[in-house]
Amino acid sequence: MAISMKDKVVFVTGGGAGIGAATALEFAKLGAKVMVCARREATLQEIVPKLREAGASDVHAFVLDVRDPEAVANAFAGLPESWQAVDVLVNNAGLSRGLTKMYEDDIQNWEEMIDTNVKGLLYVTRAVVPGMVKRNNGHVINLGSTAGHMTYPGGGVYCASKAAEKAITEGLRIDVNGTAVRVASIDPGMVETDFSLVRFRGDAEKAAKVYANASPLTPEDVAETIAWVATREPNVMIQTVVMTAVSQANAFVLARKS
Ligand code: 8X3
Repeated sequence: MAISMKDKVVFVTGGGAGIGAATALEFAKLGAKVMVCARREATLQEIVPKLREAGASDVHAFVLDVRDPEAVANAFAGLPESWQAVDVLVNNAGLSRGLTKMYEDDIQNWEEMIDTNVKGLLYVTRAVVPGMVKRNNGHVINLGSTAGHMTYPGGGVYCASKAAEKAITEGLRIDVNGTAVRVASIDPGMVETDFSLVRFRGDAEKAAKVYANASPLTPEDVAETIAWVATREPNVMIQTVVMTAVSQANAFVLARKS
């Protein structure tokens, strides 16, 4: 049986685009109170009316760069109390930068990936989870990746950030054990979003090649899975979902249609 998301507070980081936006929409369809944050105001302006139209019982959106620990703490502490009582946290904000050999890479790429994917996830967790423990209720759903399970060429630091997400998810699950708080990791392979466009800093041609004839997952495929995890009975904890397109056996084996 699925549990109801009606009027549940669902907080999605990086909710302005890609998997985050699709996830926010999925929970909106279920009648949740949906809160999204993103770095770019413009993406929030686009998603907010869509969330209302989709059926969210309430919507709250704010600009936040999860890399800034003070901004995260202040933004969360400054929320109206009802929005602070998060039932489902989807730690989705993340990015990749570059696909070059580690020993030749630009250090800035590493800072952005580690600061967002690892430290940002920790900062948001630190702000939201104490309330969950106190209320003895909550679900943390972190966005991992198949990249955290298998390292691929040029992806060493991105893969490391997702391996860190895996360890953080496991660690948090241990730390909340004995409470009703659940902790999950959703680990997709290739998903057609702006992921590669961001990785290649706007080089659309290079980004398109990643997904060409590969029938990748869609953001909606991942969002539906996240919603499925969140709606299991309270005694059920889905720990990890590793999901790929049928065409993708692993990071190296991908059947492209010719
Ligand atoms: C995204 C999956 O394989 O493109 O996290 O890095 S991959």
